[in-house]
Amino acid sequence: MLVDESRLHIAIQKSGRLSDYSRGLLKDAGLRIQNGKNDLTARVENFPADLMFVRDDDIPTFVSDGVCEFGVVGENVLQEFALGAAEAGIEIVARLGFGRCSLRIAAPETAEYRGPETLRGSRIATSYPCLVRRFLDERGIEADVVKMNGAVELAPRLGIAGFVCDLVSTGATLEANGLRAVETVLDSEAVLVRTARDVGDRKAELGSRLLSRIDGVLATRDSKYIMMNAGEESLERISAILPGAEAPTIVPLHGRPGHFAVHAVCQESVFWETLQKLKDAGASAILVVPIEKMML
Ligand code: PRT
Ligand code: ZN
Repeated sequence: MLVDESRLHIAIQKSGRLSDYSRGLLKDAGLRIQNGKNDLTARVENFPADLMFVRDDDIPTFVSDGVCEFGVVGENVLQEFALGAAEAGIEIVARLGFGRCSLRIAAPETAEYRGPETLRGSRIATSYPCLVRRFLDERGIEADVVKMNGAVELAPRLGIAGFVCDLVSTGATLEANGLRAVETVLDSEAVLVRTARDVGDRKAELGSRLLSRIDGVLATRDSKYIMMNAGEESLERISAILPGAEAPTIVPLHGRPGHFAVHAVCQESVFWETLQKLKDAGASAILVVPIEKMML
């Protein structure tokens, strides 16, 4: 493909656990993506950007080489890449809150485990050798790290290794293979990454436009706009209760001296318990509404 220098290039996973979320994020940021799922690239109709659909393992290379200015990838893949590269050339610009999992060392359920020392002299099978090696080095433990590209959880049964280190979300896979997690090497989620290379003024400007939209999407995800009325004597207490809100807007109610409308953007979930507390503090006519767009 000919790379168009006037457009941003964003690498996302072609098909897998991160694909739908990655597309969803870009759509929420207002990007209209052309094509079906089987193409390798897609043009964004209403923003100067092209998407590249690739394997998640290739995303750090693309971004670090500057083939793509942005990418969405699991922190586990990113960090493994960074530890193995002479120069990462890549930076995290947003944590995205999806694709959460943990990279964990697991032992056979029947094996005794008394802390990291138990790993000394053992063999650990993993697809993340650099991260496991760092974990061991930080604790001064010598052990063999065996790289496997898949089916890691079978290693103990096959006699390849005594321990495994793999991604865990629900824990069902470990359990099904008679393993239990004993150490956490990394807690991971999907991140938006940007190339550290100089991309020139035009792309830098496009990049900051994209970022500011994505920041807006992330900020509105849990945010709510909350409105209520209250007497002057309650304002202090109400302000203290509002979850994750900066300085609320307080305006006098016409024709009702001493009474005010309180408006605030809450950056955290607003629960029924919170509404009850606000009511108890003297608020009335409380209204919670979702926020559709926000630019910070
Ligand atoms: O084809 P491509 O190389 O692009 O995809 P892939 O098969 O390498 O990756 P994919 O789609 O499986 O995962 C992409 C990313 O999702 C990972 O790099 C993580 O950042 C994130 N993620 C979140 C996970 C999991 N949760 C997860 N549970 N990736 C893999 N798993 C696997 C894990 O390896 C194990 O086999 O799910 C199993 C464990 O799940 P539980 O629920 O049984 O604990
Ligand atoms: Zn992969």
